[in-house]
Amino acid sequence: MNRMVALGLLLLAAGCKTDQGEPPAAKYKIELVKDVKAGVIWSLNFGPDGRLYFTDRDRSRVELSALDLASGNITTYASSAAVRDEGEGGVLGLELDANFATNKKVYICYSYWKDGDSSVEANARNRVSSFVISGSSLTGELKLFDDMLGWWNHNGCRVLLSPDKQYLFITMGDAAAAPSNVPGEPDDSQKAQSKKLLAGKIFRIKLDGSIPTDNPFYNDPEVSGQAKAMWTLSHRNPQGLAFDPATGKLWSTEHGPDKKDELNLIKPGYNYGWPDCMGTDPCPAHPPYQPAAKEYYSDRTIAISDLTFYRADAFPAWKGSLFFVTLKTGRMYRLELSGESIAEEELIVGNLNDQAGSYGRLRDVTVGPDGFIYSSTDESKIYRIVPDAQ
Ligand SMILES: [Ca+2]
Repeated sequence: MNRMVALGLLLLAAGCKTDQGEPPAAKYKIELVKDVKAGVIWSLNFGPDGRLYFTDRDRSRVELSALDLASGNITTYASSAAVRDEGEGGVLGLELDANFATNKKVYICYSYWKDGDSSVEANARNRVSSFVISGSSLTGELKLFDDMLGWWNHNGCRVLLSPDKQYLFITMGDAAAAPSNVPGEPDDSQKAQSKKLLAGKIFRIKLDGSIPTDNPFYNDPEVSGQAKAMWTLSHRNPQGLAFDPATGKLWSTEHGPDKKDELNLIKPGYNYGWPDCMGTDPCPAHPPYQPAAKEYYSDRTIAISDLTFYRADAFPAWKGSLFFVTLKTGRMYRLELSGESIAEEELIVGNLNDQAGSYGRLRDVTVGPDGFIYSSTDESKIYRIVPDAQ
């Protein structure tokens, strides 16, 4: 047996992908969990009660829903908080408090109109609030981080607890064509480079909305007020955020314009380049600069969305892997990291020859208490990846 044949048999035995990016056969299958038959299912989080909590972007008030997997029943908890339900805006990021089992507290990032006035485009904003589930309602809104610039697109809005459960991380897009609300600051995508504008950033706040004094720009003389919450700057539209439980490092995904979606390792105080540098490009004008760990791809985008890390037992071979999903290409990627680089990559859903995907636009991804991988779509469906016994 020559060396190439031996290698081919080894790859087949291990169920590895081919170089066409096709997923391994007969290890897993994709199941439809629920057709919600509503709007874009933007964020998924399993609760300690085993229910799958989710936000539906396209609501006029902030609402939170919970799916009971056994019965298929959905319970929706509504608040009175008005939503800027336009384009990519709406009810977006969701995180559950560490003590959710007892306090029923959630954090939601959503779009709104400043002063409730939708007649002025420049009033488009995003905020993070906490709410409490009480009976059939969401009550007790506390506005934790307000007045982030918004637009019909590029609203970011992923929200994530730190591993020690003491901080909230918030992603915010560059708010596209939204005008500056600080005199002298830019109105275009250079907003992301401004240290004075709440757009194109990742922020870190405490759970009560106060700003940690050890944030990287807290003592920067150019930075005042809420901008002291900046953790990183110069992002285009980061909509994925997750900590690697193995390393404690924070990773983010970010939409590129017509090319170069990014997977980024997030380092406090770093500049991520937008709009002057993209992907893995060098960027001497903006030190300290962190290039993408990988760009997807040099000549096109996949519309990269949320990511998560796998540490459950249902798929032992995937333990420690990073999974992310994509919108316009409807894919799920699995990556094995090695330090700050990517050691291995395969497609779990979709393939590189298919630019549309068979399951719609995959928006969010999370891991269930059963160890299965759940993904929601813009077409209001929830799927899961389960082991295939055959
Ligand atoms: Ca970048």
